[in-house]
Amino acid sequence: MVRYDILDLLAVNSEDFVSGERISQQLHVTRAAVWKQIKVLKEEGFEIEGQTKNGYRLIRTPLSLNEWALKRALTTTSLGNEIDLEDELLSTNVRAKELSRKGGVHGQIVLAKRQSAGRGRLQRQWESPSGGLWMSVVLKPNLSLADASKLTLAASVAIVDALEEHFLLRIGIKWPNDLIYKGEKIAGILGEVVGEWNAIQTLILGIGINANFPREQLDSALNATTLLEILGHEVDLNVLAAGILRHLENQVKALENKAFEELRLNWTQRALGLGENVRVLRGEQVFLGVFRGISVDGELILETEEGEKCFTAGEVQLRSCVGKYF
Ligand code: BT5
Repeated sequence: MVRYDILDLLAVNSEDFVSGERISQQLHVTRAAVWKQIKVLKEEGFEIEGQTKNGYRLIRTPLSLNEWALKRALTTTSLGNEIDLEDELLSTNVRAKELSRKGGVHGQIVLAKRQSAGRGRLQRQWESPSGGLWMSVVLKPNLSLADASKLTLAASVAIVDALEEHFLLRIGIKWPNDLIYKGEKIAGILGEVVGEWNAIQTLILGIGINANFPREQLDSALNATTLLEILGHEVDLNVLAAGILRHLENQVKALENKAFEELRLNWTQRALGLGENVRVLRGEQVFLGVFRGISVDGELILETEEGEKCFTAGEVQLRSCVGKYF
């Protein structure tokens, strides 16, 4: 795309102005075409200073999702190698599943500026207005199906690490993968296995983060918050996505090297409700007990009156969130 070639030129000379003439010569387009593309870039949110005498200078990249800015922010080796970024999708997980069935590669990512039918677990609705980070990652790791739940735990830790690194926020994890800030949900993860049952062929990891929109854009009945609400300003979604992918890539590599113990420790350090009396809901069943942590297989350990029980799926009700959260 010519406009991204223009950006490449401006970015390598970010301290200086680049003349319209030089751009037009290097890219073999007319100066009028350069001017037109600069206008489009400004509409996309790039801040570009133009001076008649000196030419153009890139001042700032957009905070909203943008393929060029995302590629520039990425530091991973495989995650994000293929990017599908759309203005609107029903659900990035649905698109990612379609792509993976058509042979999508490990590390392909799908992003949408908004989703019209975003989903949580068990087909629950996930509200996805403009300004959120709605992203799915196609993973084809060297792991077995038994490790699938570990990957969603890994994703929780990757997001928490990225949010802490970028914004110094302390986010708690509510099993299995709700991310909670001061009792309110800020992000959720939806892991979906596509493939045979004896090996993970593909895991689609859907990541939803309430980022650059006010809390009021979500249903008032939800116990939710957004980064904008917490920080008071918008954040760079490209840099955030790249940060999450870097942490996630490291986690996936560690799991492939059978290093679950470190992840288990990291997860446990952020877990909400450890050592507390909690309720675990699995379908219609309710179990009461003390939340003891995560097993070596990535299951929740609940100490009940009848002994220890392990859960691979379900919901946890914490005392600190009950009433607010359910
Ligand atoms: C989740 O499910 O938390 C997983 C959310 C995953 C969303 C991402 S976005 C990219 C990708 N594409 C998709 O279509 N999905 C993934 P669960 O634990 O089942 O929580 C769902 C519940 O959270 C809903 O029933 C609501 O109560 C609540 N909820 C819905 N939208 C929310 C939001 N934006 N913020 C906080 N809570 C929300």
